[in-house]
Amino acid sequence: MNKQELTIQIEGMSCGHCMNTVHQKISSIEGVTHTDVSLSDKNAKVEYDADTTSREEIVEAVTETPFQVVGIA
Ligand SMILES: [Cu+2]
Repeated sequence: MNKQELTIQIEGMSCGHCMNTVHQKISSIEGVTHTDVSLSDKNAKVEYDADTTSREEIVEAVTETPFQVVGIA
C-alpha cells in the first residue's frame, strides 16, 4: 500500500447529479480508497493506492466524463 492524495480541479459540474457522475467514475477505479467531490470548490479530492493505480489513470477517468479537468495538484 502506497497511499497518495490527488486534487483535481474540474469545470462544468452544476448539480448533485454531476457530482455523482464524477464520484462514481473515480470510485470505480481499482485502488481508489476515498473520493470527495465538491461542487462549491469545483474539485475532487482522491486518496488512492499508488501500487494499484496512478494519477494518470484517475485524471484520464475524469476526462471521460462530460466535465473538464482544468488543474491537478
Ligand atoms: Cu448536474
